[in-house]
Amino acid sequence: TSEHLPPYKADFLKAAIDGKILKFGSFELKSKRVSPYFFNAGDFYRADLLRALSTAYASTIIEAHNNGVLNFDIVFGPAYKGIPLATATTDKLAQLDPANFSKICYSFDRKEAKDHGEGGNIVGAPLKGKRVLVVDDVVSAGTAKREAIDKIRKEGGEVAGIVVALDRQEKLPSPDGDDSKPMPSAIGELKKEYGIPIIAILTLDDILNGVKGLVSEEDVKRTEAYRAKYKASD
Ligand code: OMP
Repeated sequence: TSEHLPPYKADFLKAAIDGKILKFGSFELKSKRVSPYFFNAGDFYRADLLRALSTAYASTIIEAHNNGVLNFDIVFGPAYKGIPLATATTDKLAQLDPANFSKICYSFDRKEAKDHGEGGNIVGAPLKGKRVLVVDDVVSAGTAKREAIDKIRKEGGEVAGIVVALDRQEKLPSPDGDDSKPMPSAIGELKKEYGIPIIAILTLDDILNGVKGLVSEEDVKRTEAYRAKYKASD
């Protein structure tokens, strides 16, 4: 059961499984690791799923904001998958916490710089001099997040933090390719390197605690074995 998860996390996990956003099978990751589960944030395209998604992001952000760990002016979604995340989350923030977020802004990047019309690399609120919160899908090895941080800094923005749907809690690849060695986590290294909060709605531990009864025992077992092999040491 998922009794220990806060309701918005349990609802999010259920929506992810019902909507087949969280799938079980065999998937090759960007890192070349072969995973028995995959989370595709691009599959939240149905209205009810999008609403569950934006509610989960906004609730997570509001909680961190209330705890004093997150202060920001702009919600930034890296193209392409981050664009609906940022816009839907911005709208939901204003709806759930109008006192703090009725004037919050969103922004996203172009994949290709535009050289005519209004020009520029950013669509939405200009980042210069602003505190920018990145919303993104998944952290595995952390490569995609570094690109977003670099882009925001180049535009003169200050990265206030990162919120993702899923922290896979994986260790960095060992330089000698031996995956049986303990290694630090990708998320932990990003936090240290950039000195920013990185918050996940769900972790792999949350998934394994919450999916029992919702997916086959075989899928749970294979995912537990994957966690045992690739979980970070910190
Ligand atoms: P890193 O850049 O290694 O952190 O990988 C994160 C990216 O991998 C995500 O932005 C996705 O493009 C992709 N991904 C998923 O979307 N879901 C997963 O469950 C796993 C991955 C992945 O390939 O590791």
